[in-house]
Amino acid sequence: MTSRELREKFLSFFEKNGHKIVPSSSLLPSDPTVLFTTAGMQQFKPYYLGEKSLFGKNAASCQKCLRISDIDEVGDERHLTFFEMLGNFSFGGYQKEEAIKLAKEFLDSVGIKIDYVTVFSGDKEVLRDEESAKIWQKLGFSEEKGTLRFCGREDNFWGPTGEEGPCGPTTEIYSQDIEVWNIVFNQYYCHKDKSLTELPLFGVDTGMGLERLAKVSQNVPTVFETDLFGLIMKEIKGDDLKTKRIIADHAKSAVFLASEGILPSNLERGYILRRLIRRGIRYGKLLNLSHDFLIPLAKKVIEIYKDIYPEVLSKEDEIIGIIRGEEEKFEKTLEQGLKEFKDYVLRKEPKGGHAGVARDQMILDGKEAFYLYQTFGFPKEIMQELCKEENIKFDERGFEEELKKHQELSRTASAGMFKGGLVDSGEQAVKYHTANHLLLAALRQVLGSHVLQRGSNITEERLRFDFSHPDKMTEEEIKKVEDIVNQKIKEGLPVVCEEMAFNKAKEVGAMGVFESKYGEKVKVYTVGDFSKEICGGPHVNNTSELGHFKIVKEESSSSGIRRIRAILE
Ligand code: ALA
Repeated sequence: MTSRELREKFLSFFEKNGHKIVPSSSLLPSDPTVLFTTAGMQQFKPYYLGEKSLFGKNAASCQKCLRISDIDEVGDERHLTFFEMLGNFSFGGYQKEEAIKLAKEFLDSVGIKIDYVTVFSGDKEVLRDEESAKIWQKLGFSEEKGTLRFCGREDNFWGPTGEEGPCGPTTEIYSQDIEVWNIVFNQYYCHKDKSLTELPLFGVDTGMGLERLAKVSQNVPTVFETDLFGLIMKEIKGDDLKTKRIIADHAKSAVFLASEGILPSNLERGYILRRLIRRGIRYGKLLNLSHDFLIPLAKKVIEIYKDIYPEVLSKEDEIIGIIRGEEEKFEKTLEQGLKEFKDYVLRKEPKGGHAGVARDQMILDGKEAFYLYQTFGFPKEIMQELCKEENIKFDERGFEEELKKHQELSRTASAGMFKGGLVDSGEQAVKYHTANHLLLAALRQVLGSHVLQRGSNITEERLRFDFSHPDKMTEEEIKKVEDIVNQKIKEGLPVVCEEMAFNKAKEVGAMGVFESKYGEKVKVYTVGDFSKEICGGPHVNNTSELGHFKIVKEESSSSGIRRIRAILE
């Protein structure tokens, strides 16, 4: 079946079975503690806690999702950054038996064979899910046949999204060796300290990746051969399949992010968009694609989705403009780097009275490679290619060592959630990035802990910072905030970066939450004992590098959100 048929059949099946069909929410959730929508349940989160649902007890949707945490897996048969999630949800309506039966019935109706299912095996805190096991057994699944399997926390427990929220044991459905459907029983509330308490009502939250369902239904080897990718993949010339898949994935995510009004920048959502575009381009270089190859790909993405998500069509010009602009910026940086690289080779070559080094003895050493990486955003793979072309050696170990050293010095420009990311941050922008952290901490000190970051944008000239606060700031408050930030600059506080598991970061009270998996590694930047934030970086080493901080404007951004513009002098 085509993806369109699958989408429609899913929604009409659940509508027939008493669910209200709810449109996809934005990729940018209203919950300030998460960066992107990563699951269908996010827009329904309050209903699991007992808030009255606007849609009745049962709902179903097809939700746009973005999961950056899977980026390193993109290119295999099933992982993607952007995907659509089909889901049915119940807030105090039906429970395990109906949820499982509905899932089985739907898959039967579209001719998908379940190979096996998994059920939560229980641990110290949460009981083994015997009830789900019994339901599956009644449907003909058994441990003896290997069609019913028990798994622990790692595999069969879900949530919460963000700092806290509903969570619970899952039962998962596998077909053709991939997990197609995750059925979560939201029985618990997971608090900030990770402790669990029972929810007032029984919740069902399911998620089935449309791309995976299409892969299984269309019986193709990977999600990239489905009709959700066919047109895009065809447009990419080149042999290396994995590279092509990564490019196709990133082109798609970039289109959807740009369609939500996000602009490439060095911070947060904008940073993710920048990284996706640049990572796509970097892989494009490996296939020798023309410099603006992302544009025709973006157009294919729009063609595939224009009827389902009309915003990609109505925003077409903006989307193309954003991608083109970023391509040009990155191209310039890469060109400068190329010149630097050629100069390096020339400097070393024998000429005049200077003996120099013969080509086959020449090495691009770790320090120089790191310089190219940091200043011009040259990814390792490109340097390897260039060295091959010039017939010189690449000191990979030296480069890795430099990279590590730098990370330890906390000045890495590769983001924690984006290993091997590219770099382009100008020095001034890096300073603003650190000033941003100081500003947030100062605002919380002066206005209160209700202040959370709600957006930010940094250029070489200024920072713009949006935060939650109901009232206009008084002049006195503005002055206080400025004074605190300048005091912290004067104190010359060290900026230290540590990598730690996401849950650990939460435990130590780090602000700011990227969508992260339980246990996933994140970077935490600490400024003296003044500020602690989960953040990809980069930052200065010491606050004394910042200069004088000045707020030039304080205004309303939207309801309940204030906006500050500030400069470093
Ligand atoms: N919320 C669950 C998931 O995203 C269904 O897997």
